Amino acid sequence: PMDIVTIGETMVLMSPQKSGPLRYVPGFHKQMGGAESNVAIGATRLGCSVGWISQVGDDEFGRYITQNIRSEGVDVSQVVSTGKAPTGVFFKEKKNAKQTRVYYYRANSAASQMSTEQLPYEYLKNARLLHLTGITPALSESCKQMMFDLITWAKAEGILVSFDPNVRLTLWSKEEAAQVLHDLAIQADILLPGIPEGELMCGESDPVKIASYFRQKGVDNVIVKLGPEGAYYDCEGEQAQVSGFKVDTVVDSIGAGDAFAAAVLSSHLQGFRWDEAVKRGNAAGALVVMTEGDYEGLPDTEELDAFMAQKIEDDV
Ligand code: KDG
Repeated sequence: PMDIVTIGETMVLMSPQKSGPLRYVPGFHKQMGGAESNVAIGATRLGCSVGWISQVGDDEFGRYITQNIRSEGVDVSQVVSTGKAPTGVFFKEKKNAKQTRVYYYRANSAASQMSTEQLPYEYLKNARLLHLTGITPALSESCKQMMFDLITWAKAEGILVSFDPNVRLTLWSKEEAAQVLHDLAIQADILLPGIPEGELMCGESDPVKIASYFRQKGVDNVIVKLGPEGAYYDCEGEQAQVSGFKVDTVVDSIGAGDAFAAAVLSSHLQGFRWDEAVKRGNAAGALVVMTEGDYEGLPDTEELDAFMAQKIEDDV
């Protein structure tokens, strides 16, 4: 049995050497980014057994991604390599101190060709929790269909499903995103929206109203992310806001939501109460934004506990 299985696209991330519009950036360095693999790596560091399912190109970038995720201790036995399409790539742009943008080169990528027919059901059956995001249905028609089929199947199998809407409006229209994300979200057991995502899916911008909308639709656990303010949860009928941790300097805010998901989901599976799980999620999110890169700053259990106790010191 596997604690968490997740499925999604991971791309090579080209990070600019300097800030400013990309046309003036002379060089990039190679990293990796993908919401689901970020969660997989984060939950592995926090003591869970995790499998990541995907499709990569039969190319150097595909091998880089698979090796890299394997080296983090995530099971990549179900990753398919295909000669039919390339591994996706994206570039980060640090427009200014406050604004980071991403540019995708992922249309028709290897991962976008995933479909229901190729899902490894025997493997998936062994998962305690299946983690999905709203990026996958935006990749292609076959990925969208796969998401609906997978969620229906997982529910019938009694597998816990978590869903992070992760809206990416550069991948599809607002109207389609709103409809599809809503229809997937209402089937989740654990829903992890931010405020803008809540607004898009149900028209509410108050965390209490977002949570109660989805609770009424039958979602048992809704945790609304509030950025630096922490998160509001409405889980199995218990509600509270849990404040965030103080961060001195935000170095790179991308990946915070994935860190949050990794810590909340792993903590839940490890038997923490919801208020504690959410607090651990807030701490993991705070730690990740203080490091460059999407997943590099994800804490292990010891680091997370030390940060929560505010016992952070220089090792001198
Ligand atoms: O959540 C962070 C992700 O957005 C990033 O790693 C890249 O998966 C990615 C995406 O599709 O934007």
